[in-house]
Order: sequence, then C-alpha cells, then structure tokens
Amino acid sequence: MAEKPFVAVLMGSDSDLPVMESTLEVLKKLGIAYEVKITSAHRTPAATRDYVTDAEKRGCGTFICAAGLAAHLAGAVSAITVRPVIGVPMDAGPLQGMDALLSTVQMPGGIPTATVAIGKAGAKNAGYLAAQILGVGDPDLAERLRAERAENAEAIQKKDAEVQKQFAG
Ligand code: RP5
Repeated sequence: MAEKPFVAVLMGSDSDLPVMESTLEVLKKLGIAYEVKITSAHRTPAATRDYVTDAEKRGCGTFICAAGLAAHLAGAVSAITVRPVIGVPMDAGPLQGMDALLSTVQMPGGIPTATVAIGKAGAKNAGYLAAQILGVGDPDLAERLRAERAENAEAIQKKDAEVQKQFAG
C-alpha cells in the first residue's frame, strides 16, 4: 500500500517558526506526517521551486506556507503545484500582518491559495485545514477530527454548566 500523504510546512524565515509551532502541534496531535522547510519566495526562489517539485513527487498532499511582509511564498508555491496550498500570513512588521494577509489572499483566478487568519490562530487552523483535506481520502483521520471536535464541544458545555451555576439566582 502507498504511504499516506504528508504535509509540507514551509516558512519564509526561521523567525516565523515560533508561530508555526502551532501548526506542527496540530499535525503531531492528529498523527499526520510532516516536513518543515525554511525557504523564501524572494530570498531563495530556486530552492523553493526545487523543494516543492520534489515534495510533490514524494507524496506531499498539502502545502502550508507561512510568510510575513510582502508575503509571496504561498502564492509562488501555488503557481508550482496543483496540490492544495494553505497560506498563513505572519505578523512580521509595522502593518501587523495586514500586508501579508492581502499579499496571500489576493490571488489571480486559476491559482487558488486557501488563506487563514493572521498569526497563531491561522497557524493552528492551517494544521486543521490540512488535516481536513487529507481526511477526504483517510477515514481514520476524518474520525480523529470528529472525535476532537466532540471533545471540544463537551469541554465548552462543561464550562457553560459551571457558569450557569455561578450566576444562578
Ligand atoms: C518574510 O519576511 C518571512 O516570512 C518573515 O515573516 C519576514 C521577516 O523575515 P526575517 O527578516 O525575520 O528573516 O519573508
């Protein structure tokens, strides 16, 4: 049987890594294989192309790309591969990630890039979105996602019950 697809997590700089740890935590928790690669659309364009081409051949099922400032990494990767690409805009400068958000999300027709929220919340959701994409072909993974959502819902309902008690007249 062929190996399960892995997720490639790319980032423009090692300065993005502390935020992108949130993506890696989600992938780890869900038992998804991943690779991490520091590569930049602007600083190392040839290495980015080589890595993406090779990762696709080796069975990458989804790319997650984090970049800040004039963030072109996710778009550049989308231009190279037909695998799904998720962009995570980083808050790396004086515009607090709005620059990266718009650079990532405003792709021309035909070259889509799924774009999540700026920073840590987006990094976490990138992991979940990649899991949902791979879950289409992996019923066990889809089940793990369902189970986690059910656990989260239960935890919120428990909290609500405590709050109700606290404010009962
Ligand atoms: C982007 O520029 C990187 O993704 C990072 O978010 C930002 C700053 O990079 P460094 O100057 O910290 O390497 O390309």
